[in-house]
Amino acid sequence: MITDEGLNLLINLAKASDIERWRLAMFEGEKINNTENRAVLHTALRRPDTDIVKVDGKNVMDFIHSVLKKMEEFSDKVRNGDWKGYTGKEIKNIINIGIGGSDLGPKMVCNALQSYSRRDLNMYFVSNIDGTDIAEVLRVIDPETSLFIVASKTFTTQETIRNAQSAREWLIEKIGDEKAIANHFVAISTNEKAVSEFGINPENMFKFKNWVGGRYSLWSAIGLPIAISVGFENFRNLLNGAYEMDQHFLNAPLNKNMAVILAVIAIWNRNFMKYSNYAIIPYDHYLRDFPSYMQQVDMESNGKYVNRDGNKIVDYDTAPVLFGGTGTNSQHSFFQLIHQGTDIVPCDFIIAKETLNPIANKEHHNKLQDNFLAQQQALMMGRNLKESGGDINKVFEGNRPSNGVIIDKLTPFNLGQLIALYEHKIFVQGIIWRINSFDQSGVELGKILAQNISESRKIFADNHDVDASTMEMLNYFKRLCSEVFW
Ligand code: G6Q
Repeated sequence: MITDEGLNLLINLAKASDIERWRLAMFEGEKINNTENRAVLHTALRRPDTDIVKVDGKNVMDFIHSVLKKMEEFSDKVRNGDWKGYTGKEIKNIINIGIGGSDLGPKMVCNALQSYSRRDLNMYFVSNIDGTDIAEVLRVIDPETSLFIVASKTFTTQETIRNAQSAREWLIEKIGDEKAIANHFVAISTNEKAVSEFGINPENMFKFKNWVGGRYSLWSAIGLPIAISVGFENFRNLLNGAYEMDQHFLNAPLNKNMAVILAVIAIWNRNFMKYSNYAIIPYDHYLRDFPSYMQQVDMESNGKYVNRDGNKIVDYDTAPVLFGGTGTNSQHSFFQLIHQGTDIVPCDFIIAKETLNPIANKEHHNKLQDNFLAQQQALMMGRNLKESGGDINKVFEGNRPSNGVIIDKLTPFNLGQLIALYEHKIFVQGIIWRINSFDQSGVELGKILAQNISESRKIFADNHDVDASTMEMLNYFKRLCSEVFW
């Protein structure tokens, strides 16, 4: 248990890192993403249209609300059956094609809010360049009732563009007319030129701006699949919940500020106790994608060894390795290590007080809650040798840290709060670690290298600009599968 004194000292650390100034700078649109020279304004996406937020001297709130309006009209049309496929049929299948930030957030929220969804609209998320991903979806959908949403901030990401091209070719072949694209494809992007070059009418494009980071973009037009699945009003409630958490983060004193408290506890675990892992365990089947969503937001934001002044960090650690899974399922797999492994893994346990499925007279939910409590108790208290009947294999050392996060009920509003809470926690950690949490050079290198290798594959020549080891692997592939790939 953290003592008041310990917590106060950690809060002082946050204060000394100038968290209050940085927090304001983010909300006011200062270009705190210094390596990309960009503002960081996912918080503006949830603000009322009467607010003013300026980027380069221009208020961005009108733009944000005009996109929301367009999303509302479009999602209503699809849900009401007014948006028709090329042959006049209503849309029944929504296929979001995107990857990373253009996939994980909307997918996680659509699953989390399944209870509020239109059950007769089938939601699919295709992300992997592995053709199996799209092939398995195309196998089960009817082209006449399918709508593809191509979601890509840059509209240049190899995986997304290839998947979208394959979907396009499939649709034209099945329907037999290129004009069908207008009814069956929409795009979400910042890159209008690339969207129209792809063949999607800019009228059918939902825009956002480069001051929204990919992993923070589910609140923007990237949230379109959410609005279609659960309806615009629920999407609005999601934004409202996040807005309320923003207000708490902005205004609550640091020692009563949930995001700051979670962040400094994480700093304690990482930098003082030197724990290099961290697990997120939602006791909620609807939140089953929350750990992998958080994995991106946390590790892509704070997994960095260069500080915001451009110097290599040499004397402290930044983001731990994040993993997780739902309770109780995880208890039957990796919890062995969490209880008795040689590494200590701080955990966040998340649960809703009230279930959306109170079946068997709430017996399921009662048992879920029992497990939620029992695991935290076991981690904290452990079990000594005497209690273990003298069997050392059954001893739990205890004194292993965990947080319990309890929400009232999994509603769109509460989910918005929960996500925003973690966004701000990550932000505070980044400020204390003196890093820019909003760039992602590590991800970009992968994109460039894959492109290079694709080029080498085309112009296969020994003098191409690829290192010897990779070239040898390419040669090996060439020998192995010449008929198939070359
Ligand atoms: C997120 C990252 C990354 C990005 C994907 C997809 O913050 O930048 O995960 O979202 O690489 O990029 P596009 O949306 O540009 O296709």
